[in-house]
Amino acid sequence: MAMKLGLGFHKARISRENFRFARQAGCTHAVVHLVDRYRGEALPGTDPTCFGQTRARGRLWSEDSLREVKTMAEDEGLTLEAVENIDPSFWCDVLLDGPRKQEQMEGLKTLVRRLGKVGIPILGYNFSIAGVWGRVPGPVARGGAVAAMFSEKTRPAETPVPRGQLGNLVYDPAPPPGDIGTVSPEQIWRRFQDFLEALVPVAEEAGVRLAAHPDDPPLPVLRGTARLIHRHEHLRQVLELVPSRANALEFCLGTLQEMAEGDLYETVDRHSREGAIAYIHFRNVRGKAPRYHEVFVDEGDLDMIRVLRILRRNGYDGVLIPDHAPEMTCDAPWHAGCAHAIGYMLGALQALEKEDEISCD
Ligand SMILES: [Mn+2]
Repeated sequence: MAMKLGLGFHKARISRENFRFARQAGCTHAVVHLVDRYRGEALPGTDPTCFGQTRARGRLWSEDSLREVKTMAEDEGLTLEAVENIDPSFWCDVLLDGPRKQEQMEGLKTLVRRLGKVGIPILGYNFSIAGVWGRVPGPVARGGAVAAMFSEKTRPAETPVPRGQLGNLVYDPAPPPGDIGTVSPEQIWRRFQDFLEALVPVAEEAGVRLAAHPDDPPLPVLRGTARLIHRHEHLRQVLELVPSRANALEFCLGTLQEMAEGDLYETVDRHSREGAIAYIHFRNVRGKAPRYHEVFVDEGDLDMIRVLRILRRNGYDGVLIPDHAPEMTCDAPWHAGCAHAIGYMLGALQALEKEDEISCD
């Protein structure tokens, strides 16, 4: 099987047991989120739409800690394919054009070199100021399973982003008062260009691919801040800005399908043919921005089998991971949701493989 199955683990779910679970479900690869956050109410300076507060306070993930998680995955039979997401405290001033931008760019270079040294081939990131914001949970997937939804009716009031917050997380619990104001498309693209121009050469040398995730929800502006990747054509613009194998895509099928315009099958075809896809978030959705909701992988608008056929035809040999799999009503809601998605993916890939064997006979 040329394509590989993986599973993504948030920091709190990284454990031998969960890695073993993924292996048993049929995965060979793992993607980890290392952003460590407190959750809960009573966080200073937060609003109800905030995901929590991160603990890192600018301290980069050490080479030892990266090696530790990689070894743990390998001990359970999984290859660690990617670290997904950058702690906001590592690069807030890169996104916000703040006074510590140069210093933080140096930090990101160090982080990429560490990934290369440890042998983790991909760093997934979301170059987004407002981040994943404004979706609310609801019983909208099959059987009333809870999944994220977004619509005019349910979206919260778009307040400006308070200082000390980025991408939905608080990175500074005692920030100066006020908010970050507005950010224009020109500003966000300029900042992104600076980021890529500085980091891509380092990533090339380290043997690491930087993989950009599109903006979820894919709207032009959220909370007064322009979003980078909210149309299919933006993927091409990202790649053309600094052409390199190290400048690649964290290809989120769900977010791309949510975009108001664009043909997802053409987009999959183009970017898989050119080898620009570092790895894939395999997720389905119903509707399009500004009104959509997430669903189980087999019940959305997107023809997942058609997507897999295109990827197979174009020789895509990277990793696919379930994304936002709805949790299921049972004693292990997260595990059941993931096992359901992985089982679907495994079955689909085996069926395509058999089909090709038969047509070759
Ligand atoms: Mn995604």
